[in-house]
Amino acid sequence: MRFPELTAEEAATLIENGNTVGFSGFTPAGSAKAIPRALAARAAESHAAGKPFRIGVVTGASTGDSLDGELARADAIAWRTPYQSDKFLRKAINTGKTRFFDMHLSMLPQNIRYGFLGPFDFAVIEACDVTDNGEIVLSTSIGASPTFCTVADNILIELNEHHPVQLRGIHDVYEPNDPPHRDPIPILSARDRIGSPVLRVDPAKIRGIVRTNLADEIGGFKPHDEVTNRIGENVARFLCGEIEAGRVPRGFLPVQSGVGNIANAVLGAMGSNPGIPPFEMYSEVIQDSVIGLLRDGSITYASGTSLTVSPELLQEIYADLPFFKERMILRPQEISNNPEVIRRIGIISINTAIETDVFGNVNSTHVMGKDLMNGIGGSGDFTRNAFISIFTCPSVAKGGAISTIVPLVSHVDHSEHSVQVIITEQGIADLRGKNPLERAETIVGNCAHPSYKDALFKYVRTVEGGQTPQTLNLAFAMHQRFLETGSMQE
Ligand code: 0RQ
Repeated sequence: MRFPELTAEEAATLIENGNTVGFSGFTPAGSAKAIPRALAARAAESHAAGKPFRIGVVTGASTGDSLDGELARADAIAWRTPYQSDKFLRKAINTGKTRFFDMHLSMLPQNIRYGFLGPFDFAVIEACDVTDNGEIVLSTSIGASPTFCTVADNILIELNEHHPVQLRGIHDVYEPNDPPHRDPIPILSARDRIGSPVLRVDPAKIRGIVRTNLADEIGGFKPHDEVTNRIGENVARFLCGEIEAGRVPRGFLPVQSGVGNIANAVLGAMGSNPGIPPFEMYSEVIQDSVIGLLRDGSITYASGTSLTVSPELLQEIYADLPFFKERMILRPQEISNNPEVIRRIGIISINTAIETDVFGNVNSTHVMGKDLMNGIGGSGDFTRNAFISIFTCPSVAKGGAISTIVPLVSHVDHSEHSVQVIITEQGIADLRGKNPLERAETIVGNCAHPSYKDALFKYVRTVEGGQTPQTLNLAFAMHQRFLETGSMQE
């Protein structure tokens, strides 16, 4: 191979304090692992010697512990975007140690190319193969790696033999031109291939290869419980009703499903409901439940930007790769989450809320209006542009101390203008064609937990007149009570 072979430690010494680094990874799938770990060790040594070492960290979305966890514990992250889900990094962000800005994931690559985030010094990319002329076969995600390699002055590659070179062909790498030269993105269905199976980079930028053999650091899901099963059944019931009413075609539409435990349970319930025909996914993350549904034919095709499945399941996929390569495609996040494509092909989006208010505004990112949980991720890309946008959540959190239906959300990510349906284990609130008061009656009546219904009805029914029944000095009374007493209950 014409590129220098480096140890992770040697590669890490090339990166300087203050650099901006784009790391591969969209969820822990395909995340760089060895070089960030070595960078964290380097930062710890520098700090012990009284020298600064902090860098700007940009990735596709969240990553694994070797990246966000190690670097956060070493206090090596000066700033971070566009998404994270690591408990150590979350703490660094919420205590003001790390500057974080939350971004729509589809917009990250173009914002980087437009120069909005400044120059990029390094791209650190995990691959399963690389050729002398700079053709990179990525591993279990694409994310924003094509753009990192386009803009960065230097590229370091983690060549990870944990992933088979036969992954070549699962990726579809495509980077749009920037305005005023952008063309329509020629995707008319979830299956369309528009780009290249490899990422082509300028070989002169590749500063070295680090050989690794490391699994993606993907944790399992909480087992489905009664609440998540009921949410899933309600979603399936709602969608069957849409087919019966003739609003969703009998052949169904492509589905996007969010991240996390609830989304995993919802997909499982949809797959096992006989009223829902086999469907395609045009989504962001391909999670565990998709794999069984691809095998049994309930899902006929899955398009995403990352293959985020538990380690045992990934081995099953690798043992049967030709079957899955026929039914799966990985795209850059700017394409998997592209508003133009989402609107054109008519996606049914299903995402999870932290809280929703009685008018249909949704908070996906903050606890009690203040502390960041993960970030908006792709939920805004899909919700704003979906054929039907659905949000799900349990009606209560923290053992009933928190109602997820509140008078006014303490932080807004998705406004009442984009959110069409809210579903909890209690029921379904279809908000289409309803004014704010009608929406409030429907959300409280159908979705709120019985222990909070009276308080919420009282809130919306005491105001007379006005378009939206809001009482500003009481809007956050439930949140305030939780902060003072540990429960929203009166
Ligand atoms: O806390 O972890 O301490 O138990 O939030 O909640 O119920 O396990 O749900 O794993 O699905 O995550 C919105 C965070 C939900 C996620 C969110 C607490 C709750 C629990 C997790 P514990 P659950 P999930 C991209 C889609 C934004 C990004 C996105 C998310 C923890 O779905 O990050 O949508 N979404 N990407 O107890 C205080 C409340 C709470 C609360 C829940 N109201 N107050 N804590 N929790 N509600 C598009 C794709 O295509 C993938």
